[in-house]
Amino acid sequence: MKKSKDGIKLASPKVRKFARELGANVVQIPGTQRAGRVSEEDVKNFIKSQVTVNKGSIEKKEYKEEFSHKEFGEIELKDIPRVKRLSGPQLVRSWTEIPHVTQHDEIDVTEMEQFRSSLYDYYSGELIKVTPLAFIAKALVSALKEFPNFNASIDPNQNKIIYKKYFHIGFAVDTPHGLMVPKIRNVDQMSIKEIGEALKKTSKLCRELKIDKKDFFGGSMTISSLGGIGGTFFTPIINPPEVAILGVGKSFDRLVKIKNKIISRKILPISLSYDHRIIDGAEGARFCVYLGKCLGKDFAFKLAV
Ligand code: CAO
Repeated sequence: MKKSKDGIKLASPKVRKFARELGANVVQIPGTQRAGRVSEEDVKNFIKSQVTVNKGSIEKKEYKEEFSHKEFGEIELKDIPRVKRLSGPQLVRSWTEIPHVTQHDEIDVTEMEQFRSSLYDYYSGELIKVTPLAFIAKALVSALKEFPNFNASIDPNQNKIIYKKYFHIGFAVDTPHGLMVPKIRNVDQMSIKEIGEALKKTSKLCRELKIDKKDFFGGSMTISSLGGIGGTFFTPIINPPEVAILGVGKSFDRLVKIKNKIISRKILPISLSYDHRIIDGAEGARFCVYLGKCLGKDFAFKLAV
């Protein structure tokens, strides 16, 4: 950076004033004039390259790539889908502002899975198809009751923690338009079957873009289940103003030795991300252990609430 002999960056008082008015420090602006002198044009270019332009809800920064992509082969330009454009800034805010911790764990869901696949309607005798997610939602509500810090939000204006007395669970729904996270209200008052039905109904509304905007707000905690697709552990991003999110992978069979016998057990991988400003690691671990109990061999006692 070129400076005058006495170490002060070269720029006319007019340019200095112009930079100051735009909130820029002239010392940081690269000058293109003789001896590194900063011109008004330099100030404008600097501001353009630094400032985050807010166009509605889209955050757009200008980046200058050294080489254009098309210099390396054929490319195609497409618009970012609307839902992704809207959720992008929210994801950036979460990732950059919240100190995330992600804890991975495995839950033995053998008994729960046996029960789930043997569910029949009492009156019609028909098989009831409920995915593991409905059980996981029920278990999550139980864990939220036990660990209220997970059913909370930070109020940054008053420097307080808001504890929610309701249990509205958010579900990440994969749609052709992008990811949506609607809430299912009062899950604590629903049966497993009702949760299963609400899941189907709500995800259909999302995929058909018929969901009410308000249904994306006011959640306790979110479940992001990739269990119907595949994979084990991942690092889910918290959906603010919530303070935690539960990621669920696809359950798999594992051979284990119990009482000198090798038997097959069904294992569910989970990934819990939480806001470390509110939740400590020990509490995160306890939460996972508790969830394990709710979905483990005594699930029927734990979930019968
Ligand atoms: N382990 C094993 N199998 C599972 C499972 C798990 N954890 N979770 C679901 N399955 C099975 C279901 O039982 C179902 O099996 P059948 O076809 O035999 O009935 C199948 O996988 C498909 O389930 P599903 O995904 O349709 O239903 P769901 O209730 O589990 O999930 C929904 C509903 C809306 C959450 C899901 O459709 C979806 O959109 N998932 C993607 C979420 C996502 O994108 N998360 C990432 C967010 S971060 O970018």
